[in-house]
Amino acid sequence: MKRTNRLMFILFASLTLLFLLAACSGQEGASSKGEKKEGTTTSGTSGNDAEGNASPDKIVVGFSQIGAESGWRTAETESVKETLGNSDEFELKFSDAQQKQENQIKALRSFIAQKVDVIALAPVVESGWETVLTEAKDAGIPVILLDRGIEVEDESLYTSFIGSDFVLEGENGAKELINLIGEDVETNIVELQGTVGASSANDRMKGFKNVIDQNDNYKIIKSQTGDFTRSKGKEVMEAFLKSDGDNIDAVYAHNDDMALGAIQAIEEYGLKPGEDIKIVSVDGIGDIFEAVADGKSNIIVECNPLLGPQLAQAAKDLMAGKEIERWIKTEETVFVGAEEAKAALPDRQY
Ligand code: GZL
Repeated sequence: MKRTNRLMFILFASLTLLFLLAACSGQEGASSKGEKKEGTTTSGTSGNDAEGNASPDKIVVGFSQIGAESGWRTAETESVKETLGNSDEFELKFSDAQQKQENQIKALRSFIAQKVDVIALAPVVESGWETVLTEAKDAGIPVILLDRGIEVEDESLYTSFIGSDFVLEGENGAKELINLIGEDVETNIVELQGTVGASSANDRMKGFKNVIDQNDNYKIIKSQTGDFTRSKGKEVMEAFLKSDGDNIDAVYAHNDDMALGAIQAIEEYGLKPGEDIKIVSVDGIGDIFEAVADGKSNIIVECNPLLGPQLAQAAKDLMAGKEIERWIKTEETVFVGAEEAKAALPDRQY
């Protein structure tokens, strides 16, 4: 009997030892953020290799996108997904906020809980980010702003802004409009503004006014948000035409989608867009190049949405411990008139 008990004890002790050894090797990857050890596995599906094990060295990026309000926004999403979504260097976690800041804040908290390596945020509006960005900072997760800026007291709450100079875009739009119509011609302008509170809307308005306010012949007689969408742009332009129809000489639209809506409204009103009413807009999507080529719009101020490669490079540099620029600017140009639009169309990438 004693011999049997001894054998049972040895068997039990061996099995316990084996179990403990197995459990210890499985905990190696279970480190908390910031103490990532060699071979730490990352969560998420797209980072798995053939055997279903998550690749240990993928950079996990959580991207909170605003929504799909415009052709420009869709092009930006495609650029980020193309560059980071199908890559052996990155695992992309993507969230579409349907234009709501509270959904972006929820997405950021989810990325923090998942311990992503980098957060990319396209902030729908400039304010209201301090709390959640402080949580990201406390979790040791760097935040890169994409295409729109934010207003925060503590500048360390984000590492970099990848995007355009919206003030310059507004200034260029105004300069080209005055060049087109003539600085001595009395010109009444209606303005279709972007999303209320968005940095791209605020700064495009500021830049345009910087130039217009220098010339007494040019006046903005009406301004209203069209929320960067085609449908709202059409609706607001219909209202402008109803109240000031024959008194409108030009439209300044903060993006092409609203300009395309305005073109429809002007045609339905019985006037010729691009001729009776001149139009300048920002972005440079394919449809506006078609409209300018057809003489229905006049000036395109380019704003590049293809930010995926710059985001990828910035994330890689951050993970390699390199300094990155505080403002990673996108180079852009302006197109005026049908001939320039026709020449540029074949090479447009969005
Ligand atoms: C610009 C971006 C703007 C685009 C619009 O960086 O914030 O938002 O101009 C988009 O088309 O809706």
